[in-house]
Parts: sequence; C-alpha cells; structure tokens
Amino acid sequence: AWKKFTPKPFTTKEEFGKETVRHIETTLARSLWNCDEGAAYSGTALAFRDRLILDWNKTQQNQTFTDPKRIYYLSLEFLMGRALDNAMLNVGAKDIAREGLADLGFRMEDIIKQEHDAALGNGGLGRLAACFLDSMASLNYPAWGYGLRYRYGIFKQEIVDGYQVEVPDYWLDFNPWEFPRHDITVNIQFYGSVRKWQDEDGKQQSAWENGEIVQAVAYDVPIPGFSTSTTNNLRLWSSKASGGEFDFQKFNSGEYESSVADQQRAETISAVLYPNDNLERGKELRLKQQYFWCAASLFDIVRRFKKTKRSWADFPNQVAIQLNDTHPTLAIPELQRILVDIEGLDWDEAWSIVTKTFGYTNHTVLPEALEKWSVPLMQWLLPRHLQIIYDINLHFLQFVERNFPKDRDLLGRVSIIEESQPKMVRMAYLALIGSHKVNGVAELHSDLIKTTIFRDFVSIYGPDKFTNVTNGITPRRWLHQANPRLSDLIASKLGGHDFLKDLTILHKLEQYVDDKDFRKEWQEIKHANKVRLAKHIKETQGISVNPSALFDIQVKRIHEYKRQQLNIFGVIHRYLQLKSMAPEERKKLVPRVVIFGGKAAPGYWMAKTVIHLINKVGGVINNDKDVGDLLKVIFLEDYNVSKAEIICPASDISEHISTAGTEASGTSNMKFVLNGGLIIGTCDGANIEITREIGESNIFLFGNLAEDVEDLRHSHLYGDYQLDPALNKVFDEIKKGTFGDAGAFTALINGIVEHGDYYLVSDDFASYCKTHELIDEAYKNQEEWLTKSITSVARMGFFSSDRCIDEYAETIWNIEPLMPEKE
Ligand code: DL6
Repeated sequence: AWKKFTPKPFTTKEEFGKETVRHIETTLARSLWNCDEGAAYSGTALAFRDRLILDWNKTQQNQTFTDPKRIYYLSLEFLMGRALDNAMLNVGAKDIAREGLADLGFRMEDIIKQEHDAALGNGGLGRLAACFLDSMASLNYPAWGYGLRYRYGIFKQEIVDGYQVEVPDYWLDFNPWEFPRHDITVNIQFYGSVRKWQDEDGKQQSAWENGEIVQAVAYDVPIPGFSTSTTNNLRLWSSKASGGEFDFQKFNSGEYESSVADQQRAETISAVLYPNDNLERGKELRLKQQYFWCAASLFDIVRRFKKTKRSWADFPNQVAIQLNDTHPTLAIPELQRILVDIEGLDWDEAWSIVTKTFGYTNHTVLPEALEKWSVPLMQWLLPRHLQIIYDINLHFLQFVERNFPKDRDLLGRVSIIEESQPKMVRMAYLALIGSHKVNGVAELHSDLIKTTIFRDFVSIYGPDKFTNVTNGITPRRWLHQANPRLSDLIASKLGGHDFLKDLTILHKLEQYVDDKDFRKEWQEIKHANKVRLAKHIKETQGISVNPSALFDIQVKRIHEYKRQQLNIFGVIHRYLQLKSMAPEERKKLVPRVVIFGGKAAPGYWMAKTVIHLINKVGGVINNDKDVGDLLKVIFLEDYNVSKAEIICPASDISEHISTAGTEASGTSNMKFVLNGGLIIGTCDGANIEITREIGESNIFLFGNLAEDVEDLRHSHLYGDYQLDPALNKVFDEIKKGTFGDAGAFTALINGIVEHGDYYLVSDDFASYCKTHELIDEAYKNQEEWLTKSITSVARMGFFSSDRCIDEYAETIWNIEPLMPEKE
C-alpha cells in the first residue's frame, strides 16, 4: 500500500541533470567547464534536497492539521553518516541520478565520497538514534528528533607512529542538508537566582531570575522515509550570544574584547561533542549543553502543543518524549518548572503530566558511565532546577517511606541525591522516577538493570515499569546501501525489495539455501566486498592483503570492556604458534587478515595503549617473511559510519567479545550478520538473541557467562589466581620487546597479572583461542560456511530497527503512524 503514495522525485535522467546543472550554475555560481566532483556532489545534493523539502513541508502540514500524538526523540548524539546516498535510495531515484551524473562525466561512487560524514555521535548510542530516525520516517510515525548542532563532531583519528592522534572534525563548511531557522530561537537562561513569594491566594510561587541568557537557534535536517513521502524533522540547536553577534553597547564603550568574548562563550556551548563513550566526566560545559538543548527542545514542544489550545491534561495524550540515556534527564525538572512556575499548575497535576510524558532508555550498566552531577555545580548553574529536583526527591522518598516503613537504608540507596562529598544528583534515578517506562536495549541487559543498578526500584514500583526493547538496525543503510549487490540478489529471489520494509520476509531465503546459482552468486558478492575492502586498505594503509584469506574484523569504540586487548593477545598467540611450525605445517593454515578499527576517548590512556599495541604488532607481523600472507594485522584509521558501510559487508568473522554482562546490546553484531558474516562472541548483549534467532550452529560462542563474572572477579582478588599459560607466553613475548618498547605495555599487562583482571581476559583466553581454531576448521569447508552465512541472513528479520520502533510505539509511546496524504 505504501507504494501508491510515493511520487518519484526525478522521472528521467534529463530532469535530474537539468536540476543539478541549475544548482551548479546558479546556487553555487560555478560554470560548468569548471565543475569538479565537489561541485557535482553539491549540485546533486541540492537537487535531491529540493525534493525532500517538498515532502518535508507536506508531512509537517499534514501533522499540523491532523494533530496526532507525536514522539519526540531526545538524543545528545545522532551519528548520521552521509546523507546523499541515503536520500537517493529512500526517495528511489539513485539509478536515474547515476545515469544523469554519467552524462555529466561523473561516477556516482566518486560523487558520494565527496560528502563529509555527519559524525555527531560517539558510537552505538548515536548510531542507534540515526537508525531510529530512519525507521520512524519509513513507518510514517509523526516523530521529531532533537539534538545539538555541534560545530565539531567526533574527532578525526590519525595514527602517527602507532599512536592515536586526535584532529578536529570541522564538518560544516558546506552542509546542504540543514536549514537554518533564524526565526526559530529560544532564550535559554543559566545561573541567576530564585525569587519566592506567596500570591494573593496564599500559594507559594517561584521565579528564576537574573540569569545569563544564551540564544538557541534551530537548524532543521529533513529525514526522508524509505519509499514513502513522509519526511520527518531532526531539529538541532546551535548556541549564539543573545541580542545578536555581540553586545554593541559594550562595543561602543570600547569593551570590544569582552563583547567578543561573551559571544564566543555563548557559542562554545554547541561547539564540541564530548568524545566519551560509556564514560562520564562531569564537566560544567557538558551540563550546560544538556540544559541548553533540553530547555530549547521543551520550549519548542510546549509552544507547538499550546497552539492547539488543548488543556494541559491532554499533554501526555499528544506528546511522548523518549530520553536516549540519561543525557536529557534535565528535561524532566524543566517540564515540571514550565508547568508549575510558568503555567501555574499544581505540583501534583504537573508531576502526573510529566511522568506520563517521559520514557527513559538505559544503555549501560557500567558504573563509570552512570551520570552524576555535583549539587554545588547544579545549584550555581540551574538553581531553580535543583530545588525542583529536591522536591521531586522529597515526594518520592515520602512515597517510599509509606510503602517500606521499616527500611531506613532503602531511602539512602534510592535517593536522587547521593550523600557524598560533595553531594551528587544521580541522573539515572531522576530519569527513572520521572518516566512511566524504563527500558533496556537487549534481553540480558534489561534483566541485568533489574537485578543490579535499579534493583530497589523494582521493589518500589513493581516489575511492570521496566521493559525490554532489543535494539535494531535499519536494513536500508546497512544492507541496501552498504551492500547493493546482496540486496539485489535477495530481491531477485523474494520478488522485489519489500523485505527492506518488512525484514521478516528474509526467512523465505532459506528455500534457496541449496540453489547452486544463488549460492555461487552469494559467495561472489562476499568476495567482491572483500576485494573492495582490500583496495581501501591498500589505498589508506599501503598494505596489500589477500582477499581470499579469512577476514576477521573488530570495529567499534576501543574500550577495555569490549576487549580489543583479548583479540590482539590472541593474534600474538597465533603468531607464536605459526613461528614455531615447520614450513610444510604452515601450508595447512587458513590465511587470516585481522582488522581492527575504532577510536579511543582522548583521555582514555589504557584504550590508547591497546591501539598502540595493535599497530606495533601489525608492524612486526606484516613484515615477517616467515608469515607472508598467512597473517596480516591491520588497524584502519578513523573508523566512522561511511567506512563501516565498506567494512561490514566484507567480513567472514567479526568479533563481539565483551566481558559477559558489560555490552548492553551491541549493534554492529547485527550489521555484520545481516551482510552474511559469521560472528565470534560472548554470551552478552544482543549476541544472545542473535544466537536464538539464527541457531547455535551458526555462531561461535565462547567464554564465561554473566552470572559467573562477579565470583570470578572476587576469586582473582582473594583466591588463588592462575594466569592462563598461553597468555603468559604472549606477555613474555611483549616483555622481551618483540613489539617495541616493552615498557609502553606494562600497565596493560599488569592490569591482568597484578590488578585483578577485571575484564576476565585470562579466564576467557583459552576458550577464545580454541574457538578461533574451530573457526579455522569451519572455514576450510567453504560449502558449509556458505550455508551458515545464507541461513543466518535469512533469520535476521527480528533485528530491523522497524520492529524496534513499532515496539516502542506500541508499548511505550502509544502512538500511531500517520499516512502521508494522497497525491
Ligand atoms: O543501545 C545502543 C548502544 C548499545 O548497543 C551498546 O552496547 C552500549 O554500550 C551503548 N551505550 C552507551 C552508553 N553510554 N553512554 N554515553 O553508549 O548503547
């Protein structure tokens, strides 16, 4: 049914060409003879953007007139990647554009590469938000994303001498995908004081006054749905000094420097994305960013609601707000402030609206990632919000006391305020208390939050407040766009590309698992994708790799819990074994290319040490004549979304090897399997559900289980700790200086040998290496491997972000799709 609503954006290549040339000549003021790939990209992007805007306008108009309940997705990160390819595929005119560009003398692939990634996120959490935007638009949900328009996205990573070096990512030189809305601004207040008084009815009133004002300016990014004209909006806020460029009064009175400084200070708020993944640092500017974005977004949401003239009680029937992690938690006291201080509602009435409006998604159980803000900082920056938080806490603790009168300790444990020095505001508790639903992002993770960080709250609210929504990925970007040949092969068997709208249809592929031609083509596609990656490696790293070798890939943020160190120790172990073999024996080995990619947070020294070790090991192994093609180690510089689109289709095996219980879900595991790669993984996050869907025989699981982790950690510290002997040999080799300055890796080794091996590297090492041997054996049987690959893809239907968004819509947001108006 969706098809009939979909007007094609360009029906002929001539029409596309005309529009593109018009933009090159007029919008860009370039003459055609001087049109390079950059200009051709810009012209193409602008031509597509025009079409998106028409759909965007219609969608927004339709939403305004119909006034359905909307979902607002608040995320401090949106890791969008490139937009042009996505826009062309979603509106369905890529082939026409390809022909039109060819007529102008350009190759589509070269034009797509001109675009700078929009990298406004760190990793999985930000990319999940981007997949959700795609799904919400594709499923016609009336949805808006709200985020920050960082001037600098996640840093660019360079590897110099084996070390990570960070380079700023200024991405806004030319960004055709955003629309500045200079008419949509919000004044945001910081600092100041709270005035309290009693009104004529004796009611206590509060006003937040005398603060410093910064202006939020809206930038809108159209989000096209796939094969539908629904085009939603992502609104990103940019900060600006209030009252224009700079203070003219100061300027005129000779205070030029200070007037410019004020302007710069205001603009700093949206300047940079904090580059931490699963780690909170408690920096004042970060808290400012959070409030700035929450306040601007809520003002906008409330303004839109008020235009409908509905009563406040209707607010939760019209508005659902999802908090992507605790970063937007300040939206809770902010809405309460708007309702009580500005709109004059009673506290209880307001609080009932607030809690019905918000839902909170937790993305981690790692203690170092749980946000806390110091009370003195909050008092200084947001004095009224701190009072409101204290009042929320008071009401909540009174409720707990009534229900658990004999449990004094419980009050301290669940209080929003941690009684430390200084006192801290526990943001996860505030998010939980202010929301009607709390969800984790994979089954194990959703279970774990109930037994660990939120255990007491399950007793207080009962289990129904907690739910699970297992993550998903958009098959449009992660199959159709990243792996067009595989998408087309699947379509040729399933009678078209409908599976991109309903991924469960993939199950029909199992019928073809024995079809010889189909199998052959499947294998050829995988090989071609490996050749494409090998070419990228040669161009960027200067290293030749054999595309017939087994490609073993681990790409994700570098973090001790994700255990890239386990992988590189495993590589060293393989290398030592290989070196100890006679040449004839070596011939029997399966050649491997082990590929790493990912950024370490700039201040995360241990993660940077792991990158350094990988590069040093690569330097030795890749140049060892005994090894030749049997083992290569590659560290791909500056991993990002557009590189992931080349990498994911090219794996034979990918690694998802976190210590059990630490990876909330993981989503690259889904991307790799959907592209026909098998995985080696621990029983962690979504690996567990992937196993259930695709079958145990199609995945290589290893390692200790989450339920045993605590005991093992305890035994390391207090029991008889035995280091794995093979791992010990690996350490001896590092200590000998085989991979350069041994001192550089002392802390990494000591963390395992002397400081309790928190991430259980030694406990899992034997089972990890053994499982890699099984992988080598399995890879020798290419026919069976191929069967596993096809079967796994056929069973991946569950992991579409469309399923995930439908679950949120039904169980948390209570919203319905709004079909686009008929043409
Ligand atoms: O839910 C998206 C993603 C999960 O797939 C990862 O497993 C999880 O580590 C990540 N969590 C975070 C949370 N930290 N912060 N900030 O990024 O979420």
